[in-house]
Amino acid sequence: MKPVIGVTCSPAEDVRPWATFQKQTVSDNYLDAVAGAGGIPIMLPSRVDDVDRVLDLVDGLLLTGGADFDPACYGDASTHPTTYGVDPRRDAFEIALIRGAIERDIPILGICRGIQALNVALGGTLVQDIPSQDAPQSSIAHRQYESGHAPHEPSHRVDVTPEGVAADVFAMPSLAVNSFHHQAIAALAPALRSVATSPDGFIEAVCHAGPCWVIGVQWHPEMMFAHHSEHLRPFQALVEAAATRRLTLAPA
Ligand SMILES: [Mn+2]
Repeated sequence: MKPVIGVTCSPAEDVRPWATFQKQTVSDNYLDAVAGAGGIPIMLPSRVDDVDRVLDLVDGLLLTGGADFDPACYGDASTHPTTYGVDPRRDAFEIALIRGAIERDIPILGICRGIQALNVALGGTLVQDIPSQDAPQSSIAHRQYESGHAPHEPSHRVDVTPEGVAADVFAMPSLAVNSFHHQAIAALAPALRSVATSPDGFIEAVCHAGPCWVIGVQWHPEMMFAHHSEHLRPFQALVEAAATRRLTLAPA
């Protein structure tokens, strides 16, 4: 039986001539990646409070990309002018989902905002705006559309130091990735380990320091896998881990 992967949603505004509707959305790229890896994706809207019941329904979690966290979630009293799209309900929902999933040993893959969600939920902090850091360390454009790259094209490399479950996901010492972020991990949460960094020193992938199957990546493999098949691997590994957990929990 295929494992069910809960996929977090982004809020979006649907403007019609007669009204504007607030919607919960997921790009097909994420859903196709999960389905292509052998899982059943289901969308998890943040407009519910009973996170524990939501977790009953899934074998694995995919935390998608999106707008910025409220800096208050990681104890930052100031809000940088470029911090955008804060949605307190999404923040609270994802933090509760992550903490509950780790308690239940539900495998988690976090992408872009998702790696940041993992770090925030587990007690880490974020850089609010990479370009306005005091000492810009390199010319890497972590928002690659500003340098004319298509979404599926790699724009920088990451150096991989595999450990734990990440060793099985990133089998090569260096990986070419795309990049669509202006924030990044600052202080890494104590429960996470860095497993990939960009040449300018930002953490681009993490895994859990303990036995939990938790992977976060700062890039967007869901935009790349159709052109670069190695980027389907994180989704396959998530689906495999979710299937294994499902078998472990199944009644004899
Ligand atoms: Mn990047």
